[in-house]
Amino acid sequence: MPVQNAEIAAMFDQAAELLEIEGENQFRIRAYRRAARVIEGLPQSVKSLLAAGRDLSELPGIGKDLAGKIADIVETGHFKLLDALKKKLPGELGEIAALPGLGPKRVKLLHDKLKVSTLDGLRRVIKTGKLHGIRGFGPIIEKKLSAALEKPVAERRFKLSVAEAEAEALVGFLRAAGRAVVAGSYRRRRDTVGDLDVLVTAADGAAVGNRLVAYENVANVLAHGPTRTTVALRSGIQVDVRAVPEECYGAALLYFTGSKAHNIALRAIAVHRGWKLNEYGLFSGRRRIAGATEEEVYKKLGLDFIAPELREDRGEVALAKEHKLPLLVTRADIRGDLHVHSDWTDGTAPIEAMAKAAQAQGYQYMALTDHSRRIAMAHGLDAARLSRQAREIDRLNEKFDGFTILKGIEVDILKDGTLDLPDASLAKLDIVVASIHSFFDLARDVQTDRMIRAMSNPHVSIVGHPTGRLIGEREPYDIDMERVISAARSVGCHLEINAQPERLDLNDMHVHAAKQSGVKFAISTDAHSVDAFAYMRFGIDQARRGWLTAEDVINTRPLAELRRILRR
Ligand code: DGT
Ligand code: CA
Ligand code: CA
Ligand code: ZN
Repeated sequence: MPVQNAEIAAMFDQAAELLEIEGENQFRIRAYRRAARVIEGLPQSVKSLLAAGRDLSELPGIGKDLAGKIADIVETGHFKLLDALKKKLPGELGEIAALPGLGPKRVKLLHDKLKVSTLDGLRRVIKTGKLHGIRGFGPIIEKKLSAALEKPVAERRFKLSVAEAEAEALVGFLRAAGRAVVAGSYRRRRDTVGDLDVLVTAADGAAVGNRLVAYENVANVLAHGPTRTTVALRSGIQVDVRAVPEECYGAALLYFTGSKAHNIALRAIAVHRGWKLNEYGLFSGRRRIAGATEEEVYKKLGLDFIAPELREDRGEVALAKEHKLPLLVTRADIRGDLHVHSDWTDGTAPIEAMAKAAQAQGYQYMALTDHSRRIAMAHGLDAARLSRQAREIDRLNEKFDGFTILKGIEVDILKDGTLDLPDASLAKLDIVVASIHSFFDLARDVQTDRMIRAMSNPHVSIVGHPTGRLIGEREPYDIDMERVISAARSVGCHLEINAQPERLDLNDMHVHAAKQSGVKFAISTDAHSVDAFAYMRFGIDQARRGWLTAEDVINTRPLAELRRILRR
């Protein structure tokens, strides 16, 4: 049975929870959590990497020991350590520990004092008021727990990268029943996806549902009808599959791609012309006047084709009417990556290997931006090592043909907004990415002043992952993005769209707002390994959702022009 990356990640997360309850050392627990994030975000399945003969210990955060465990899971479908932990610790303690407000200490209390080891057991002690009796379980925690326990599983959202791995495998499987495509928020490339909405054009509608329920990753069949089937996959993600006839394909794709608000705006135009628009087509009376393709429907409505990423009813319909839609940036426009780490700090590959991988992406340049000294855990660079690295880059650049490694740094923004390296060091570099990696909980105006002070240093070219969020794990720090955007514009600093699947930072709304203010962007992968260059597509997705054209993105420029832009 093929094991999906998301499942391996879930196994590591669960093992981490259980080890934490056991009181295992924090270093090991963190290593498992880190491995889970790495696996979950991989651009290919672990299975295909292994099949290609790749050594998993080349991945960031994965040592020999973890690599062996992962290979074992792929081979057997089981994580031995997790199975052993589950045997030792009763019931659903892992799930309980994952609830908000419950650390391992509290879970232990629940278990020791109230004999709670299942979610139902926890519900019971809340209902009967027994939870009050335990020290450390005040009304705030109780409220949080009740809310979390009531929340239906379907409300969970999945990172786009996780949804993508599931979607691609599923579409490949469904293809035997007809032409399959994933619509919904997935096709609009939202940073998180609630469920997958799949359309299959097939003469035999019932065969589509029958094939779906036979898919080996299905955990639960929730509904199974002649044209629509809903299942939950083992990763927890829900899938709605609909069979549609060929002549309705475009109208169905349009309808189920959404967004709902975009659909409503289109329907208003149809109604205004005396027509009707639904998932079966565009109708004048009973006559279908369009519906086989999306293009045909937009055209009939007097609109230019609107890319799925724009379909959020943020003004795109009016622009389509005036033929003024932005020509969105594509992966093919990108000429380089401006945020890259090497094994000089916390990357896994030597500079040369990273440069070769960047060149293999078709790029003309790559900026090496390792961490600065304050990030001691990552062996951040001080001025002396930075100079040595510069000489190494000079040596490598001699060897490359038609490709240039730019000298850069990801310099840490200190608590007061000054930078972690002296200006004299920064002045020697081609590019400086400045990022916040500490003091996430400063008051809003203090945090905003801190960032603006850093941006105002004339050596700073780009602010890295500007809000610091980790999707589903860490909220963005509290910062006044409006002030940051207007400062970026006035000092001529660029903002990063970090393409790491768990970051996607800036998000689409902030990108859109910053573009309207005239800010320019770098779309960067923050690659820590040679595989991570493939994350670029997730950054492009969010850039497109923010309406960016190639003009708005500095790493679409040829090297000479980029150098001019970087000289502030
Ligand atoms: P999600 O799954 O929460 O990430 O977001 P979506 O956009 O995929 O939403 P979903 O799965 O509820 O529905 C898929 C598409 O179907 C949605 O984007 C538009 C269309 N749709 C669903 N319900 C309605 C509705 O009540 N009216 C209209 N006009 N369209 C709807
Ligand atoms: Ca959906
Ligand atoms: Ca849906
Ligand atoms: Zn960073």
